[in-house]
Amino acid sequence: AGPVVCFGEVLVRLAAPDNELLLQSPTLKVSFGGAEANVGVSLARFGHAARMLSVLPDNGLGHAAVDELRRYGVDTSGIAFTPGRMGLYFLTPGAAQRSSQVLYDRADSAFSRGACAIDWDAGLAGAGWLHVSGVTAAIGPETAKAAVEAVKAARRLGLTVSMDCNYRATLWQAWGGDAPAILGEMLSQADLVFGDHRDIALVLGASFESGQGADGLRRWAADMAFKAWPNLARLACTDRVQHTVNHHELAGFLFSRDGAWRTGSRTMDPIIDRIGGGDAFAAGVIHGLLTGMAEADLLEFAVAAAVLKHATPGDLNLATVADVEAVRSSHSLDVRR
Ligand code: KDG
Repeated sequence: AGPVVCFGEVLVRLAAPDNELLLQSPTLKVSFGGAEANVGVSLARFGHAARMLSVLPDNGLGHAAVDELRRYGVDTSGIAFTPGRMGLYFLTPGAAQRSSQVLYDRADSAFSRGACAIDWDAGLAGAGWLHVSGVTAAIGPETAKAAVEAVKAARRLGLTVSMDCNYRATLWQAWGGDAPAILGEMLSQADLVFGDHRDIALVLGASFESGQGADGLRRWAADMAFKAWPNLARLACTDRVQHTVNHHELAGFLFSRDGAWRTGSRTMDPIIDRIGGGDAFAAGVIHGLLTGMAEADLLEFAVAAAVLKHATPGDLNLATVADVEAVRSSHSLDVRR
C-alpha cells in the first residue's frame, strides 16, 4: 500500500522551561507540533512511509518546520508554502499541583487561509491511508470545509481513513462552529476513529447515563458509533486515571463490529510531557493495522507507545518499534477480550 498521508497544521510550540510559568523568565523552549504531524513523525519513526499534507508560511519558521519533519523521515513533498504566518501554541507544562495550559496563537495562519486550495487528487495520489483530526475542523470555517473535503476525497479514492476526534472546545467556541455537524460529517467517512464516549455523545447529540460505569459508557458509545457510521470498522480510545498532575494510569480500548479489547492500566509516574500522548497511541494503532498485528497485540503496542511518549519532552514520539517493544515487554498489560 502507498504512504500514510497526514493532513493538518504544523505548529511552532513555545513552552515554558523547568516548571516555570509562561514568560516568568525570558526563555521559551521552541519545538514543533500539531496533532497530525505528531502522528506522521511517529509513523515515520516506526518505518512507514508517511507524507505530510499541509500549508506553511514561506518564511524561516515554515521552512524550519519542514526541516524538522524531514529530519525524522516524513515526506514533505505535499507541503505548500504560501505568504502568511505560522500557527503557534504556547504551553505552560503542568507541574506538581498545577495543570498544564495551552494558549493558541494561530488565527489567520497560512494553513487556515490556504487549506481550502489543496488539490486532493494530487495530495492523496498514490497514498494508501489518510489520517486527519478534529483539530483541523475546529480552526475555522475554511479549514472545516477542507477537512470534510479531504476525508470525502480519500474515501472516493479508496484510501483507508482514520480520524482522531481531538475535540478542542476553545477553537470551536472562537468562531461558533457547529462541531457535532462538521465532526459527524468527517466521522461518517472514517474506517478507524479515535474517540471516547464524550466525543461520540457530543457528535451524535446523545446524552449518556453516568450511572452505567466507565465500561458501560464505552460499550454504549461504540454501539452508537457503529450504528451511526456504516464505514466505521474500529473505534479506539484510552482511559486516563489521574492521581496527581504527574502520576497517571493509562489503559487502551479497542472495539470492532464483532469484538472488544482492553488493556490493563499502565502507571506513568512521573510524567515528563503528556502532549502528543494521544497521537502516539493513534500512530501505534495505525502501525499495528498496517503490519497485520492481532487486535490484542496492537492495542498493547499502542498503549506502550503512548506511555513512552509521556517520558519524552516535546510533542513528538521519536520512539522506534524496538523502543516500544522494550517498554511493552517490561510490563505485560494483560489484554482481555
Ligand atoms: O495532540 C497534540 C496537539 O494538541 C498539539 O500538537 C497542539 O495540534 C495541536 C492542537 O491544535 O491542539
